[in-house]
Amino acid sequence: MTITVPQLGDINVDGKVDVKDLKLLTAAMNTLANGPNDLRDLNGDGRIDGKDVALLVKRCTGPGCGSKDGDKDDGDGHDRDRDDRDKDDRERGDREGRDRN
Ligand SMILES: [Ca+2]
Ligand SMILES: [Ca+2]
Repeated sequence: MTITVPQLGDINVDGKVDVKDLKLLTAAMNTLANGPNDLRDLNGDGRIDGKDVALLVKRCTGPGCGSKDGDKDDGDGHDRDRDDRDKDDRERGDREGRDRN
């Protein structure tokens, strides 16, 4: 017989801690836990609050989870792309302007 114990932070009990669990937890922010076994009360203090969110975020995997590393990588990439495109557009605009004159 196997007893499956959900891992800490796996609130919808789908086997992984991801953004879906984070959403379930943040939806219940600043409320009281249903009881000592409330999956959303990660630190077991009887309240669902920012401390539990912080614990979940640390365990959270996958995109959209707010992990600092993931956000930083994505942000840098997008910013660089956008800067390059802006520069291209400006250069094209300058050339067109000169041609017209
Ligand atoms: Ca889950
Ligand atoms: Ca708590």
